[in-house]
Amino acid sequence: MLTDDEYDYLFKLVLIGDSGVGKSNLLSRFTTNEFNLESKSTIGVEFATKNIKHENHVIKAQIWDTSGQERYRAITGAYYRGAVGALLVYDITRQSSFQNATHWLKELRDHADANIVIMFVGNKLDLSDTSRAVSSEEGGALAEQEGFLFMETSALDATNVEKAFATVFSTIYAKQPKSGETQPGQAGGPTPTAGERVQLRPPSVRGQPRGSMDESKEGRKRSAEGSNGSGGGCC
Ligand SMILES: Nc1nc2c(ncn2[C@@H]2O[C@H](COP(=O)(O)OP(=O)(O)OP(=O)(O)O)[C@@H](O)[C@H]2O)c(=O)[nH]1
Ligand SMILES: [Mg+2]
Repeated sequence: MLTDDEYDYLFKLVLIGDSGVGKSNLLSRFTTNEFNLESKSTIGVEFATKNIKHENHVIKAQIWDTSGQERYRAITGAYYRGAVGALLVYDITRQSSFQNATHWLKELRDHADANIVIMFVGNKLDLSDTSRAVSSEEGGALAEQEGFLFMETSALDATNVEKAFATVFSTIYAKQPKSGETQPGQAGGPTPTAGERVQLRPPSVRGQPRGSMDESKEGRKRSAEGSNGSGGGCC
């Protein structure tokens, strides 16, 4: 029987998308079931963790969040390194955030592992009746064209938030080698503990070997955190 401190897999997932689309609130809704209507733009990089049970395994989801603001773009190399999943978030009430998906997609293609599992997420579904600017069909069509998973969510009323994360993690899990893995390691480098400052390398050291999907098999590793945790750091 596993305790809260033990897990079988560590999956690093990154949140990306324009500033204000709701990345931080999706994260807080998923990890602590909290929502903040007046949240401030994220400064630097934050992360939170949550243990998920899937089949007979415990997956430690380590989710990284940064601001969509242009001035934080210099951190990309470290942010994407070792990520096995990404939520590319746009705001269904803001066309520009949807159009900028191509910019974020380029970032993913340039910096992330080629096997990364991507979900295209149209957030603020609660505003669908009053101010929708991007139809579900448009979102779904782009996702299909790019080979992404797709879901519309509301961090405000929690619609599809758990489902979106769970779908990404189960898809990543399904890609893991199920037998004969002999390379225990960590996705995304050392697991930061709650409150720990995350040291990010400048983009100039990009090109070093990245974590692969195979590296996320942890074997029943003991972590320094509980089942849910958060921390953060700034660069
Ligand atoms: N109505 C509604 N508002 C939301 C939802 N999600 C986030 N918001 C609001 O949108 C604003 C921005 O949310 P954040 O989560 O801070 O956005 P972000 O993508 O993290 O922004 P950056 O950190 O600047 O990149 C806040 O006022 C939130 O309360 C949602 O699902 N519905
Ligand atoms: Mg944020």
